[in-house]
Amino acid sequence: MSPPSPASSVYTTDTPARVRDAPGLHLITQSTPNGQKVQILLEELADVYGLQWTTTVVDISTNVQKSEWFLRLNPNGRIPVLVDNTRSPPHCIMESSAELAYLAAKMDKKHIFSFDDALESSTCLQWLFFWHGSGAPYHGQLIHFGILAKEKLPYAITRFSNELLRVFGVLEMRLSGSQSDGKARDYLAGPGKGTYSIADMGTWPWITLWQFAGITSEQMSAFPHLLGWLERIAARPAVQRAMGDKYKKADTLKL
Ligand SMILES: N[C@@H](CCC(=O)N[C@@H](CS)C(=O)NCC(=O)O)C(=O)O
Repeated sequence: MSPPSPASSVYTTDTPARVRDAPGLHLITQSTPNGQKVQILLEELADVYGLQWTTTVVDISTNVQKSEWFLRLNPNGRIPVLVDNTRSPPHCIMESSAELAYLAAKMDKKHIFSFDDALESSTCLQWLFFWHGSGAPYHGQLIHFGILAKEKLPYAITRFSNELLRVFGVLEMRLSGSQSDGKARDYLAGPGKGTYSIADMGTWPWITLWQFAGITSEQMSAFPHLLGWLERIAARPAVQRAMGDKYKKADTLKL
């Protein structure tokens, strides 16, 4: 085990210099859906506020996320991790939705992607948490059992596929307005037709993977408002940058 550096218990002598010496906000990511959520918000904040940050792209197939220096930043040993080196000691944030909430609170002063109003903010957090707790785990398990696992277990695939389709149905209800005022919405939170917010950013990167997860076009055709929402968000320049080459290649981690 490496001893903590004298400056802070957040960093060890093995922490890569590009993380330890980053001048401000630093994202450790890989371009998976959980990483992409935070990549999207950072890119959106750059367009509106000129936000600057640095990034380390890792390769989780090497298990770097289980190394001592990484566990100091996130004991759960998973990406993404956001480090705020403007704080002393540096502040680390694990869990992608908590990273979205931190960035919104700290950087989105004009509430372009978040809400000043307490009730609107509550609704936004409900949808952000809905996907984080009730969508992503099923989607992840469906990809694991349906695509990645060598042994294909029909019970597991059916269970997680059914749950994912049920959750897509909940999002469809929200966007179509079928269980509220009957009026369609463009985005998950916000008054009227809704406003693009961290609730959408936290949800979108996963749902883009519906085909990869084994959901058929026929199954997906039951969710026309969800499909429209996918396209609306995909057209945003910040989203295209966040999904693009900039985040594709792992960085060299020098000490
Ligand atoms: N609930 C966590 C999930 C993070 C997560 O599962 N990250 C995956 C990549 S999408 C990871 O780092 N996997 C590597 C591992 O499990 O060792 C979040 O939202 O940040």
